[in-house]
Amino acid sequence: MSVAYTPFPPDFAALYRSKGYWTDDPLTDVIDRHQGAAAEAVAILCGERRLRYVDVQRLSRRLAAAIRARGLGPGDTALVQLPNRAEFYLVFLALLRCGVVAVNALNSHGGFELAAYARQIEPGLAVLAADRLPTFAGLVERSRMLVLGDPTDDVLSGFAWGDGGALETGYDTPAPGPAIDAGGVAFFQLSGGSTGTPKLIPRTHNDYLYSVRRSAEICGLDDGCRFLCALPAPHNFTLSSPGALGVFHAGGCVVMAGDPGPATCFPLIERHRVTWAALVPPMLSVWLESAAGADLSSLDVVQVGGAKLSPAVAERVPERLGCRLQQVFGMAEGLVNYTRLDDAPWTVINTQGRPMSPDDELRILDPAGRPVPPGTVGELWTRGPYTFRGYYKADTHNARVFDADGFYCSGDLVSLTDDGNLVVCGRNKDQINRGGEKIDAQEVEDVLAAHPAIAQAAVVAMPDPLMGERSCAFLIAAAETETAESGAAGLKPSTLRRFLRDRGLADFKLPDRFVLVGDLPKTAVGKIDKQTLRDGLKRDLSETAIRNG
Ligand code: AMP
Ligand code: DBH
Repeated sequence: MSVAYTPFPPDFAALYRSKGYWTDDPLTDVIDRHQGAAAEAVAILCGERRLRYVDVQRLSRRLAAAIRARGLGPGDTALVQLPNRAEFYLVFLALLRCGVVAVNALNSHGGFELAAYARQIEPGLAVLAADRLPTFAGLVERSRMLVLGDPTDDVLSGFAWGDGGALETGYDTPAPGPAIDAGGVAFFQLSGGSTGTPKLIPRTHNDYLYSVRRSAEICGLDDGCRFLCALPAPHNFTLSSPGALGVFHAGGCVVMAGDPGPATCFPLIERHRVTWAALVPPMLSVWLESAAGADLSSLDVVQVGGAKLSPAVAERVPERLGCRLQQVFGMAEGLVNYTRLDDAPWTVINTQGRPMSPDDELRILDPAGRPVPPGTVGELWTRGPYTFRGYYKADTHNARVFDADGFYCSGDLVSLTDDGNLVVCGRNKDQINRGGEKIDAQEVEDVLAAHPAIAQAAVVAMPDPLMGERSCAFLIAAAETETAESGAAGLKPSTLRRFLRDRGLADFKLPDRFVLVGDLPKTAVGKIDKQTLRDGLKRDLSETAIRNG
């Protein structure tokens, strides 16, 4: 029994195998391939704890055995929400070994997102930090909750079952787990979304392992690499581009950071001689401002991705951080582009790189569906050996975002340089990119619309010098807004934010600004004209800037 997904067509699967992209090895291979002396190397540094490859192998096998002992196995799913700690990888690997397919929610996700994931996968297991027990209440039975308490030296003793049962860890030589079909789903990656419900992306062992291996190769990682995991560990960037899994594959060491700020990260870089870090553009700016006086001499490469990096900021990296820059334009759905470490400075500063696989296929199309020439902006469609073929349980949506040839429409507006690099110019999907955190406009609008005093809501991006974009909600008040509780008085930013937060919406999705309007502009077919709203905000903001300047 296995989790259903849209498989790659057989001729493509055969092609990807024949080219050696798909090896039919399980994703746990990134850890298990290190044996003998190589397995004595340190794989994870987390606080004062050091886990060698042998430790990670042994602990994740024991954890897997304990999970199997509760009756979980292939066909089951798990909802996981853990902070940036070593345990995240132990759980990730243990579930892979069990054949249990996980959704790894970001730590910033609230009850709203978790409930939406739980509705879709009906998890047989939840793995969570103790402080999240209230959020998970009602989503999974207590006996099916694996709860992580305070960190301990004996890593597994930090875990207990939600019904009070101790984790059975006496499995020193655990029985072999189920056979893993590398062509099947390994776990679900999360989409930034574009239609209201957070979407799940089935990623197979074969496709994900290839993307990890190829990323590590492009980045030239070896066992000397020390990677700072500062962005959320489950994010596709930090997990696979090349991320922690790429570093494991290369035999290097992952250093866990609780948050990406300089106060946390700079001392870790200095203490552990970190060589690689991955950041989103706003955090890069903060690092650039705080770097003076810090010892960052061990840093070799800082990767930046998740949102558009402005060339003016990119230019400062070598001088201020004393290291090289790599731009990464990726998506949890698959396709990842890198600037190469030996690219000319112009390319690294001004482009978002090029696809990692020779068999990534890109189409850049105009609104009529015709390919555009280099230098012209069009919509990006892609297909390839690690790009998914369909969201989980989303047939109607899939019909819209995939064409008949299996190309996926990323919703990004890009142009191609003459030498084949991509430049991201904007977006066609209804999404706000708040410094790398993607906000689905529809999702926030749906929750706003549930407010008794709101008749209509439209959420759009407004430009922001640090975050790239922030979100603004335009609201039309309902006709009867007379009662104190639900009246127009309730439409204050603070009460609206509380309303959204009470419904469990993640903090980063709360609109940064609310604007009460009498009417919303409409397009010719009568849809809310978000472009006009965005343009108005841009004009507003530049006028404010002029007045302030
Ligand atoms: P997600 O759906 O959350 O995986 O987000 C993927 C999206 O993030 C892409 O489709 C782009 O819109 C955006 N993105 C990622 N990296 C970059 C980058 N380097 N420059 C511009 N946009 C990016
Ligand atoms: O934003 C992203 O989703 C992203 C950015 C960089 C990504 O998925 C990736 C690299 O793999």
